[in-house]
Amino acid sequence: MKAAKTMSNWDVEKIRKDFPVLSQTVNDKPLVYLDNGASSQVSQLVIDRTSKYLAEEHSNIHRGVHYLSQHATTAYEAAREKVKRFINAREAKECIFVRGTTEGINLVAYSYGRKFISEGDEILVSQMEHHSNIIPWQMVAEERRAKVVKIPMNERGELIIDEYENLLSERTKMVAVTHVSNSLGTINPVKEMITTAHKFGVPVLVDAAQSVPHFPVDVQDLDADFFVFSGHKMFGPTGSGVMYGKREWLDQMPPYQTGGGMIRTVSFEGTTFAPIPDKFEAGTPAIAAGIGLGAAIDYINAIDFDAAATYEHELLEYATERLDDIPGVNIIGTAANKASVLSFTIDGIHPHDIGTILDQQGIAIRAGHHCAQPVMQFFDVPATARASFAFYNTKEEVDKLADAVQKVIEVFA
Ligand code: 7TS
Repeated sequence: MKAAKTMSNWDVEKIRKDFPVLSQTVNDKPLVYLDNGASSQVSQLVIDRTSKYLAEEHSNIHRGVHYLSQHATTAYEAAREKVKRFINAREAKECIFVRGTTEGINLVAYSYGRKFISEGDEILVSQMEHHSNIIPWQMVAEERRAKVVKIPMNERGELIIDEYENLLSERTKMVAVTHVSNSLGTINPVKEMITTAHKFGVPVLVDAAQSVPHFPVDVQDLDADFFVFSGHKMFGPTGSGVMYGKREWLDQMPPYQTGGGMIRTVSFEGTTFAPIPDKFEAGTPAIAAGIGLGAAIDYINAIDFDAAATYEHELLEYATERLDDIPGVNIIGTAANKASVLSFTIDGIHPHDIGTILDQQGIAIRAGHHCAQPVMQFFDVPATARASFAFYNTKEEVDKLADAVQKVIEVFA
């Protein structure tokens, strides 16, 4: 499964064979799947590993002395080790399994917030966040009488770093920022932002939902305090995800959900909690999904992920050129540093109509506000059409997208 080193010999056709869903037709046309920002596809490796678990290993974990339970526990914990290596955490215990980014951010917001945020404090949240990195902070701010303060962006869809630095103060108790914007594709300079925040003793949560599928990450190098992502956007199953947190924070934070599996002792006089990761993993987890996420990491490790990132970037640049050349098309999000996402509008045509006509051509894109309404408000558009790429997409698919967009304009002319 070792893939090629550079784009010129990146063997995309070979890679595509690993993803069975890609070989089907939709509306009698070969499927062109450009909605990877919503969910990426899973490889045969992930399908096989998940099926094997369900067929041969299924059992509850962490509680049985019997063979299957021990077997399932070992497989689940092996997946946690894979996550640890994948993001370069110090310890696997710092990697909390969650259902996805949304749950991971809610966990941090409520758990950290209830312990560390109080009246008059501020939480800095960037203007380009997905709703799941805005609303939990608003809820916690309301509860704690704190304030959510916006880190603004410019017309290209880049955060204004000078303004960010001016917003940091002794009132700041958290910075929550996306690594890559799901609606604009902007790659934010999170490492530098973290360094600055740490000068004020402020922890940073990085929403990595749109970065981990596209380039290698290293939480220790970034020095991220919290780093959250979803399995289903990184070639794994839905229901899997990770909330990485530095032990120094996690040890101090109270549980978010409570119940089975997360306690040391329970009595009617009081309860004591298990150490991490169990403290944050109440109830039976999504075992098959977690094991599937481990297999998705195996897959990424087996390809040349740096080469994949380079290839994907060239694909994005090619797609940008092709769409930019079509009169009437406006690209939304023109940051200098971008990954995988191409949002656009067409003069006089609603993005939903673009999506529908493209679907008739077998082309899957997303049309809507992408759960980033503040971004839509900033650019003064109700919605955008969004093509989002993965390393299994091809130049030919980009051509099909561009031709279909041209056709949309002709239909509406
Ligand atoms: N953060 C970012 C940056 C995202 O792109 C998404 C999902 C989430 C958080 C939430 O992830 P979830 O797995 O918990 O749902 N983004 C998208 C998208 O762009 N289209 O569909 C879902």
